[in-house]
Amino acid sequence: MATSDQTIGVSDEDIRQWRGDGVARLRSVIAPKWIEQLRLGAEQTHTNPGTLSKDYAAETSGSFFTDHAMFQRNDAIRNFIFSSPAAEIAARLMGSRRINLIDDHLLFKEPGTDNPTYWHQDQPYFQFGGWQFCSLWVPLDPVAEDNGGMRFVKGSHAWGKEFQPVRIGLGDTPDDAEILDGPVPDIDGAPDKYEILSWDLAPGDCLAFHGRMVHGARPNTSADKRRRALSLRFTGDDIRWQPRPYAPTDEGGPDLKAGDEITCEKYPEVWTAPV
Ligand SMILES: O=C(O)CCC(=O)C(=O)O
Repeated sequence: MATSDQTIGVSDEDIRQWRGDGVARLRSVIAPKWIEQLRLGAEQTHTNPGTLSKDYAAETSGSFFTDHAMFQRNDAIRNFIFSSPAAEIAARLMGSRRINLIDDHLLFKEPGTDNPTYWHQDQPYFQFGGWQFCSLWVPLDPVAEDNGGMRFVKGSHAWGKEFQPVRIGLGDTPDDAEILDGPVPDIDGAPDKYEILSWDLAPGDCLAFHGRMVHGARPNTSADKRRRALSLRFTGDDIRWQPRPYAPTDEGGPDLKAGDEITCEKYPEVWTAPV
């Protein structure tokens, strides 16, 4: 059957998992040529970081380097965002006719880094109300439990809760972070209560998860296995501007009013359905 299934590798079962569980592991959906380009763009960014970059492990061992908004300054990453199947994958999962990029986030967790990525949801860090919010986590290295594998609380996107943001590599709460529905519950302290989903991944695979999905990642305790990833945050048709006091990537944010459609230079449309 000639459907977009074959071109972008998203099956009906993947859609069911994304909607029901809040996360889908998609296998071999990003071609090797794109991974090569992303590795190039990622290393260029690491060498020449932007104003939003940081290293959560700067005062401990290893390195947990992150940066944002590479699409504004790095050709390889911009090209991936606008021309690879990534945005169409998000569109198909969400059932959206339009996709905006609202964040591109590089995360390098190097060998010997003790920092976990603390449990959080993505949507409370951003000023967007609505349901169609999909993060696509694209690994650039093989990922296993010992080098920083991602973890998800099955079904947590449907709890009807938005939790207080933390600094994801440190676990503390920024002063201006809204309390919302309070801190994320103690997931690791109640292993019988929560079902955790986690997968080993190869470059070319990716994880697609809902913006309200509670997730985190393990430390990188390996001796020599890097764990580089690009996380792309995409939104769909029903998303509108919803101002918040804490929005760490929105320095000098766009000139939008509550309830506005979000397309602008900072949140470009990256895919639209063919008419
Ligand atoms: O790469 C990580 O360690 C965490 C990534 C993450 O939380 C995300 O992409 O939303």
